[in-house]
Amino acid sequence: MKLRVINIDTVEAATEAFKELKVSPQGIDIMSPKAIHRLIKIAGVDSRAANIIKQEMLSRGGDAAAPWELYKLDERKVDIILMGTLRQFDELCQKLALQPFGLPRLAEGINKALYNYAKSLPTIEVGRFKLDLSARTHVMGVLNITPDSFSDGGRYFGHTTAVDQARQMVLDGADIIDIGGESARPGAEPVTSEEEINRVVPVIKELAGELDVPISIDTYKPEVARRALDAGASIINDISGLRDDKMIELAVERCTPVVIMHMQGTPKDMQLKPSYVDVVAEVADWLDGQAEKAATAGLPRDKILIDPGIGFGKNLEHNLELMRRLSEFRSLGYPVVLGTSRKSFIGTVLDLPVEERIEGTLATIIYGVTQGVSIIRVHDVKEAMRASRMTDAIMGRGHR
Ligand code: PT1
Repeated sequence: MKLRVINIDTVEAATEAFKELKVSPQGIDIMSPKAIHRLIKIAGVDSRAANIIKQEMLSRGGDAAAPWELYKLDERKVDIILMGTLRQFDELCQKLALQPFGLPRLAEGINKALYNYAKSLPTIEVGRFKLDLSARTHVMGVLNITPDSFSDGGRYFGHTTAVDQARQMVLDGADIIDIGGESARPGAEPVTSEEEINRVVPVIKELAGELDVPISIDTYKPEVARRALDAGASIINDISGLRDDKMIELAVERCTPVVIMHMQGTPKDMQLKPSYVDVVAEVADWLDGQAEKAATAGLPRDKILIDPGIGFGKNLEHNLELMRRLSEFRSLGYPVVLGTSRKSFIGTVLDLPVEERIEGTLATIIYGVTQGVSIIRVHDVKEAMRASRMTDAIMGRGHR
């Protein structure tokens, strides 16, 4: 006898493995959802509803972890963690659809999260471009047009250097060029819209005509975003996550894809005292709310991307926990963008200055890709492209 623990984590992979064994088609349909086990955390459930869920899960061979006071059957809200196979969840949801205490809505939520978590990534339309996120991880190259990014700080030299740098990033494999005119680093001072526009618009105008990839505008100011879109940019990358309603209006009006990023505070004050009870839950809930707001205002859901905002109002432990649990963001159903490039949490872990953080950055990229991130925002495009392509290939994506 030969035996080993095997590694199957999708229904599709289970189906393949069962076919190999010559399981009957009916057997495959019955068993493949039993092969995948998931944990679902639900916060703020009516304790009567939680009691029913616990019993329903137990009767199917799953379970639900809940506070011991659950027996009290009052109207207190509790947090619970459900554990079961996809088959058990499916049967649970069918049963809950017929019950009181908000259970039908809860069933819908469970179904949606499980579907989103496992669904294949979409193709997104970005201006005249189409990005097939299921084919491979996409690389967004960073182009900062701030005086400190160019040694002489002079406008004309800065302009040609920026344009050349963008061209090189595309040659190196960038799928998107992200252009920003105000630093978002911790402690950075804001600049006026006028100054920001003067920095980015000429560069966007020159690049939009010649580049074969879309340009995103890294700004939280609606006036800057509008001028950038007029100049040829086709994605809004908003580090404030659409806090300004005018940004939502603009995106709706132009039907522009937006990256909604989470930040606690503003770049100037965000690192003073970052504080969370559960950083992943709080960041995910906030992103979900902002995405809902944009969708309600009329932005199609397939134009929404989310980003946990690594380094934006987060301490080292917060950043590492967000990295570790990145896959949880897939439950929301939007493609995930990740920006870790050369950031200080890498410098802290490795005790290295900003110019020595490439290997640490690559580790975050590879880990992020295995967790299901769709787009990585980086300075070092060539290295990041090679690392993500190789990770994609191992995961069975691209390369075919
Ligand atoms: C990001 C991002 C961004 N990061 C998106 N846009 C920056 N969508 C700018 C540090 O700790 O992650 N996602 N635009 C750059 N911001 C920072 C933040 C740079 C923190 C450095 C640090 O060193």
